[in-house]
Amino acid sequence: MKRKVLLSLGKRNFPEDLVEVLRSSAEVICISPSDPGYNEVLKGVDAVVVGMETIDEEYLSRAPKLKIVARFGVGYDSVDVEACSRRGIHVTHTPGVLSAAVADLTWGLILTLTRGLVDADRFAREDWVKRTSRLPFGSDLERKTLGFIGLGRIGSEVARRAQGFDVKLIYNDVVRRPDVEEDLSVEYVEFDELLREADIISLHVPLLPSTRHLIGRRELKLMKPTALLINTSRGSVIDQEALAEALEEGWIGGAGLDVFEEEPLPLGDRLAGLPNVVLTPHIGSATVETRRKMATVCAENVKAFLEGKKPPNLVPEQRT
Ligand code: 8YV
Repeated sequence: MKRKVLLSLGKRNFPEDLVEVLRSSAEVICISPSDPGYNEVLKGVDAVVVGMETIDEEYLSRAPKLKIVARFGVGYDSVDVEACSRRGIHVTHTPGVLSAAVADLTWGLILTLTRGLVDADRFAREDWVKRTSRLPFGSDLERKTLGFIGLGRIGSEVARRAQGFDVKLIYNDVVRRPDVEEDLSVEYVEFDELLREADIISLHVPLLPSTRHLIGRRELKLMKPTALLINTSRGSVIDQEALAEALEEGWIGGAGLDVFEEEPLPLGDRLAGLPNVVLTPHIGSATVETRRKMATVCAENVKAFLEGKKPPNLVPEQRT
């Protein structure tokens, strides 16, 4: 009997020619988790390709035949890997192919904040001729200190892009990266020192129990009152309530956020009412080229499984 693959991503994320690749060895059912027929389909599938939906014990109990969960993305905090492993289910992700796109967006947020691009755009459209407000001034990046919390694949791509700016680079991570330290002149510092020293702090850690609310009240209070906080990793790495308070009270200078504790960001969220933040709707990997690369990697992982081979991008916990 032909095996079944459930694809919960639409055509924009998973182009038809890549769906065809899977169709050569399986029946592919494209259905969104919000579709009323989803549970019925889930009962009979061998593979799922998933976006940000939660894959936990409860989900797995509804998918008795499941053998592989292919995450469309590098982060897999939405997947209970232990529960999958206990049931003999492979978990794969898409490392590497989106690092450049996320690093580009990180720089976009840094420059948008330092040069006040959101205000400048509004000023050019509305106030410039009327002179109802004064030309907004930004601040230079030159001679500033950029601090990375996490210097893995994405963090180091951000550091690579920093080479063209005259900035000092420091980082903290659970593992030292001597290769990157040397290649990109990034200095390792203790966590609290990074918080105190950096003018801009960029977060590049996975969401784990140990990184949940890594940045809370204590950390925000250690930062410079002018410091900017950039987050293109996971919303829950920051205690968002504490951040809103910090921005309101001026403990830090501003924030550039692509990810939030609750997504979509609820209407009327406290952060959306603040002038010193730039918000984007989790678009780190959202470029035509990168989404195609992610879909290609997902297709390769599922295809390998269907052919009885080891999927090439198993999550680290399942690599032996
Ligand atoms: C994806 C992401 O867009 O890779 C990740 O972990 O957060 C994003 O790049 C998201 O996972 C969509 O599925």
